[in-house]
Amino acid sequence: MTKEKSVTSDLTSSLGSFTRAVAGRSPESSTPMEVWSGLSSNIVDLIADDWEKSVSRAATGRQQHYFSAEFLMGRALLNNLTNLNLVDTAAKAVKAHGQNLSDVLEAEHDAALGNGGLGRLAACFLDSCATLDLPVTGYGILYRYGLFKQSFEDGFQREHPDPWMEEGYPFVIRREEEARYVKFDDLDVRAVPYDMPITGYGTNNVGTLRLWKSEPMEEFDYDAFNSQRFTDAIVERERVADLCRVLYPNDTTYEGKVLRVRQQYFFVSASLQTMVDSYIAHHGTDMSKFAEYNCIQLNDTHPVLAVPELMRILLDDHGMTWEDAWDITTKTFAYTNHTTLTEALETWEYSIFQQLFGRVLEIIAEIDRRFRIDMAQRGIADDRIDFLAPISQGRIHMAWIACYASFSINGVAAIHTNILKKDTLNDWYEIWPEKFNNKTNGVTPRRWLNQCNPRLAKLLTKQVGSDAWVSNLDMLAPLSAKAHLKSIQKELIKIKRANKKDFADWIEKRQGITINPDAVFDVQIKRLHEYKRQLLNAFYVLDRYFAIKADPSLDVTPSVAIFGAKAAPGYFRAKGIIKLINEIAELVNNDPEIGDKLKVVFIENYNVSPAEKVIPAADISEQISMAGKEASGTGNMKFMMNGALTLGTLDGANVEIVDAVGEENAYIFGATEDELPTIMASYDPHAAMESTEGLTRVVNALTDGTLDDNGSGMFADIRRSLLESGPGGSDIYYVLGDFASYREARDRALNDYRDQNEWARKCWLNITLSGRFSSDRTINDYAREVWRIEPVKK
Ligand code: BZD
Repeated sequence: MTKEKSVTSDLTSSLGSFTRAVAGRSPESSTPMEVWSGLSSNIVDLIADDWEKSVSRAATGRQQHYFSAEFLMGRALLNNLTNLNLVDTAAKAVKAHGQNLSDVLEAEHDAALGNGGLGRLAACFLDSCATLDLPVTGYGILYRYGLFKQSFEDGFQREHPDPWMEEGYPFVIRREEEARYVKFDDLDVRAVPYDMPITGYGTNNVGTLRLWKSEPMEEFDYDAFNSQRFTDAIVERERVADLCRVLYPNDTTYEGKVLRVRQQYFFVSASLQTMVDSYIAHHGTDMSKFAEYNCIQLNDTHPVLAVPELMRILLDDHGMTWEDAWDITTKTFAYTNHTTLTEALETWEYSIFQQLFGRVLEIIAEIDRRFRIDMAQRGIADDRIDFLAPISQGRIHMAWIACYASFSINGVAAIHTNILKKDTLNDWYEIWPEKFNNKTNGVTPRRWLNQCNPRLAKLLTKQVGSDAWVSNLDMLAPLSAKAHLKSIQKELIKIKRANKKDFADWIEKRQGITINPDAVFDVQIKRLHEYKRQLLNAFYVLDRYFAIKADPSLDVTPSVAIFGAKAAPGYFRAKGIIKLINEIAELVNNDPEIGDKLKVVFIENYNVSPAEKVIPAADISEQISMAGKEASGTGNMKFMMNGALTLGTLDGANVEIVDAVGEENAYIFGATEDELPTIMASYDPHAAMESTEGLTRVVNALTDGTLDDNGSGMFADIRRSLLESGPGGSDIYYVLGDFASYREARDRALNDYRDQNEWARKCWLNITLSGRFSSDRTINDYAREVWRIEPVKK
């Protein structure tokens, strides 16, 4: 037998065994879900020894720990098969059992343990760390319900629970023996880790994501049972299980819920305990070198309770002095900020902390007391000190604790870091300029190019001469010189067309909408938020609709406006915008006069997996936030890698994308961040609307009977948000002001699309010049400049 045949026959036979064990029947009569379970278990079996070795290798030297309340992992099986170079073998093995690999892969639930960019960034980072052989472990929460599932009913968003693990999930392993106790003043819980292996590409290094689950201290409260307080015992169990039950679905706005702060303390306390125990096991009980061996990156402020908790462990469990403990703590933590929106900065009511963890609050109070003395000695004015103190106005300020205790503070794109320095965190920058650094986000080219776009990956591999670009994306840069070649353009056009056909088939099957693969696919996928301005996009579509209706002979480039977005369940206006887009879709898609000229698709339940389908099919990438509001964006990078052209403002990482590819290879519009303060000071949205041709017609459509919000009042609210003065109004995201410039840029893009070769040339430049936006680059920067870790040698 040749080597390949024997590998295939090995996997065929082991897959048969694993599937039988899961399904209790032959693989031939198992469901795709059961075969998925069998194959996934088989993969864990294959990597188990490498995983064990990687964990022990990492434990001896300096390690990095990534603390994040969210990891938006998506599906795992194809990712692992790709990393192990087993896709073809697995396809054959599955086929040998009368099943089909793509059905099996489609059976997998997304692990949606995150809201959006912040959580997905954490997932990309783990992928890069594993690929780069870096000793990094992720720590988070094993939510029983991931981000809610979204459905549309009469065009309104409805939310449903997402019990993603209920049918079993072989990629997390319960480590019973590593359980820890977490104590609250009113509740003690057991924290049980579930470890997920993170394979890397082209390496046998396997990283770990440790997700904590809360359980009752004892399986049963026998006293309660014996005294017939059965329900009391069950209620207590549920209270503990509640802790990890659900991922909070708010991104960008902050909600002071007791359960959320419990979640935060729960996972950081358990994680620190295992880190400290591992330190002691390898380096002894002298804690003074803790920060030489450990560094913790705080993914936004959600894990900031780790600061007082590490202090507590060092003071109370290890008898250290305050000064020594503080010295170690301030050498351990680094903080990443992901937003400039003030409503997103976490602050907690003092009384919540009093109720949950008195000792931690005592420590925060001591940090606060010393902070005030320290600042006074630096000559900072009293009102500034009070503003920046960990405790002020009866609240605990998580970002201030993070800034004070961390040795590194970073933003996630150049423009964002500059805004932090000059604005959001200016006081801190004035005191400690050396703490500030920028780490522009990146995305993993494994999932977001090699896996999701196999046609393009094949072309790139052919052009590079090997697949080395998959773990070194900068290798594509020299290929940019080939952009003018007709042969390259032709191949690229063919690939994009095939990807668009795949997407059209997928959406037709999924949602019953027919779209033409020859139309321009214009895509905006991201959480629904006013600052991201889906409304601007929706208004453009309405305006085009009215224009075609007014002149059916109008020569338009056929296009499909594709949306994907979830709104936070309590965010009324965002839900109104979803309803609006669905109503526009209803109007446009059912008008025979419009036909293929314009279509609107709203991808229901947008998540990582649908993103993997639509991104390779996109022609235009909508990145249209109000300048200064989007910290970075990461979807923008995924689109670039897959050859979509950016239609965007100079915001977040768009600025660096345009730097990399050239302004002539993107469509940039709108007011800039430095212009906006002056503009907004005298902005009159009414005047902007009236002076922009067609815009009044569009805005009126909200309330003149053209569109129906089923009596919900949502559309009138949207209109008010633009035109009424005062809080909740005044068009604070400058939708009407930027409309003319946006329409001009989008029209220009649609017109340019007609020259297919020229368009393909620009796409090729975007693809080949996207190297900087690989998360490998980001992680190498963190590793060198912040974490000070080296790859572990094998
Ligand atoms: O983080 C996002 C920013 O909005 C993006 O610009 C940026 O690219 C990514 C990654 O850096 N922020 C979030 O996604 N934030 C959240 O999801 C979130 C979740 C819970 C609470 C607060 C914010």
